[in-house]
Amino acid sequence: MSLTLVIGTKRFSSWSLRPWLALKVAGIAFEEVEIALRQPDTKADILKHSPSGKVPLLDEDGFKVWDSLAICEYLAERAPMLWPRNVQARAVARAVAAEMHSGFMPLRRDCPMDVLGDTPMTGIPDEVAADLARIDALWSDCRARFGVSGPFLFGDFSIADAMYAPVVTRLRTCHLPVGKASQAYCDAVMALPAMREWVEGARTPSDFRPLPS
Ligand SMILES: N[C@@H](CCC(=O)N[C@@H](CS)C(=O)NCC(=O)O)C(=O)O
Repeated sequence: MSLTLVIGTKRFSSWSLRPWLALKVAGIAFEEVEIALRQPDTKADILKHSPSGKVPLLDEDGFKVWDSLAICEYLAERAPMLWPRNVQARAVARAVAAEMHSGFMPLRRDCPMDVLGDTPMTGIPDEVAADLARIDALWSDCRARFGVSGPFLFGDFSIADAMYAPVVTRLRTCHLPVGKASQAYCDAVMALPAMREWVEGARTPSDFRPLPS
């Protein structure tokens, strides 16, 4: 059985980062196919792999799972450590992962992921400030209630951290402020060897094409 994860340009593809990180941290072997985003033929290239026309997509010997969170759930079937062991922690982890998956539109719109970027946001819009306040409260609450065994939201790394990893990069590159506990959490995420590997990979994309002007 072999796994292939089809992803978008590492520099920009926040949804791709999530299952890629889960695979790496769980130590599951996989191949990756990187498709250049923001090109005239991006959609056609993605559709060769993914019926939804979106990345990421996981292909296991022809069996396809699309959507970042569904892929993470599929991975957790073989690597249960990707969710917290405690039933209540696991329920909250699923809730915070789902909240990310379906929310925080103002932050995502105004501070898109660019892991190589450095673009301080000046004059934070109210909607973005509200997202930041919610994220800060949510992270602090998870860390305080469940984060005893390690530096991540539920102590040990979980899918919840994979889902928020692109937010961590956004806060850094857009210079957005969070409280002390959340900052320590961001530092722990960025220190993950797999996160460093992703950022390094963003410098040398396997499918490099300049962005259309
Ligand atoms: N809900 C999907 C969102 C996937 C998504 O929007 N992916 C973007 C890249 S980060 C994409 O495929 N964009 C290509 C396009 O829209 O043409 C998921 O969680 O996987």
